[in-house]
Formats: sequence, C-alpha cells, structure tokens
Amino acid sequence: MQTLTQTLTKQAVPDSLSQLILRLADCSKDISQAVRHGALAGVLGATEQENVQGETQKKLDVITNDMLKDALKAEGNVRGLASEEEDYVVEVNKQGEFLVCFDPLDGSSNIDINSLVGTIFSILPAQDGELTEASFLQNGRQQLTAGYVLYGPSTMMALTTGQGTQLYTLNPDTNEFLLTDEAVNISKDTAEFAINMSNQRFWEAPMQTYISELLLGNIGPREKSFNMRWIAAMVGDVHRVLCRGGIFMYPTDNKNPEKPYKLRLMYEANPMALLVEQAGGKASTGYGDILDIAPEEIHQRVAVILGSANEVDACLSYHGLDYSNEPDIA
Ligand code: AFP
Repeated sequence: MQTLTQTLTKQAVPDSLSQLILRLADCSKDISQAVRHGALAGVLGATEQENVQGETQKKLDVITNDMLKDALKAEGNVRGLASEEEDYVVEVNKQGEFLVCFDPLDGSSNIDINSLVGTIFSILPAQDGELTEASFLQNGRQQLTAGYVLYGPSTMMALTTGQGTQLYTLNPDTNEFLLTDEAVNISKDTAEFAINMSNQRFWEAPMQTYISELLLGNIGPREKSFNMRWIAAMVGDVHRVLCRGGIFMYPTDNKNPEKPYKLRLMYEANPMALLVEQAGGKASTGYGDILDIAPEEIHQRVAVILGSANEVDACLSYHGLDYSNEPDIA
C-alpha cells in the first residue's frame, strides 16, 4: 500500500510543503500516543486555564498545542502559526513560506469519556512583510493544504492538497500512514443528518423548518426517513460524512446573542470545507460558501452546513425561498 510520502511525491507536491505535511503527520502520531495513554499518563481532566474562547482548557488541549508548536518550530519553514489555544498569532521563522492554523484537539470535551477527538490543520501561504493577524486572514480557497487526524479505533488522516481528498490509516505496527482511499467521493444524497438537537428552539426559522420536515420522515414533505448521529466532535462527524455521506450542521442560534456561532472559521470550518468540496460535497453558512468568506479575525466563528451536495442544496432552499434577504451573518 502507498505511503503518505509516496502519495505526496506522486501528486508532485513541492518538497517544502511535503516536508511540512510530513512533520504534522509525525506530530499527530505522538498526539495519538498521548491520547491513547489517557488516564494512565495523567493527561485527562481540565486545567485552571481558559483559552481566548473563554473555554476551560483540558490538560490534553495544552499538551497537544505545545506538541504542535514545537513541531512547527522545528520544521523551520513556518512563518507563523494560529491555534484555537493561542490568544494571538505566533511568529515562528521570518523566512518561512507557510502559515499554519490548527485546532490541536477538536472535540476535547470528549476526551474524558474516551470518545472521538482529532487534530485539524490548515496551511496557507505566508504573506510579505511583518507577521500580523492580518497575514492569516485569507479566504479558504487560498489554503494550500487542509486535513485532520482522527484518533479513533484506528488513527486516520484526511488530507487534500487540491487534488481530491485522500484518507490514510496509521499502521500501528510500522507507525506509517498508508493510503486507504485515494479519492473520497461523498454521495450526493443521504438519509443521515448531524446536528445538536438540544439547540432547536434557538435556531433561525429556516433551519427549524428544514429539520422539522426531516423528522416527519416518509410521511412528511421529504417523503423519506432520516437517521441522526451527533459525535460532538466535528472531526468525527465530518469523517462519517466523508466515509458514507450525510449532512452536518452547526447553524447560527440565539442561545447566547454574544456568540451566534460555535465553530471557528480558520481552523475548523475552512479546512473541513476544503476537504468536503474536494470530495464532491458542499460547505455553506446557509447564505454563502464557507470558502468564500473574507475572514475578519483569527478566532472568528461561522455557521456550518456541509456534506452531501444535494442534501446541502435542500437545506439551503429553505434559507433561500423564505429568507432571501441577506442577513448580516457570516
Ligand atoms: P470542544 O473542542 O470544546 O469539545 O468543541 C467541539 C466543537 O467545537 C466541535 O468539534 C463540535 O462539533 C461542537 O463543538 C460540539 O458542540 P456541542 O457541544 O454544542 O454539541
């Protein structure tokens, strides 16, 4: 079976970018080890700290964030990094070619219950001049690479360099990522949706109507019954969508008017949107493609509706038909 290195060579990915991808892959192997040791390594539970999002940091959030920062500093070709766990962007090497945005441990609220977690990363081209937050504020279509590593029953990586989306599985015997799907192709239709239903009363009307009609199943206007899944780790829900189709949604809600969205654009929505689009799916905010958003700040949050193209279109039709006025939400 083809290795990650062989695949990157076959795709003629420039050496400097390949080296960075391989560095991230190697770091994810160490993170996988740390996650697998769990309570045995005393890495579960929370710290006393909060991140810029105001969320209590889990011990593994901090540990994995430090592991990735060390790996990117050792790489030498990284101009700067932005992390969910860092308040500000971090300068690494003035001569670096690349910017890296990452969520070191997505789904970390799952870590204490031994459920799915993962690392999400996005690689952008460095910009000329001094490194500031503005250097990172490039739309999602500027991404050179996007990927995640899912720490599940097997450790798997999803990766795109703009030539489709590939899946790799870590061989625990050789500690090497092997190509296990060379061209992910998300089914256009689906009968499976993922959303946190407990927020239903806080959604906008289009999403409430769309979901209520899904729930009516074959006796409702969709004339089709749907199943529901919710892993509470975007990396796990998106992996299921890549593997067997589906629609994943974290729409805007008015539960906390100060925080109308949950998922972060630069290191969750954008990399996942590129992986999904490269696999033949769609990724929208409900009012426009995620990858077309002009970022305004590094920890910006957005609404996310992604997955099987025809089902995303069905969901968007509820937003277009009754609510054509373009609200001022991302
Ligand atoms: P944590 O990393 O804080 O666990 O949040 C995970 C996440 O950002 C995303 O991965 C999930 O899809 C979403 O939050 C789950 O949110 P709910 O806990 O509101 O369902």
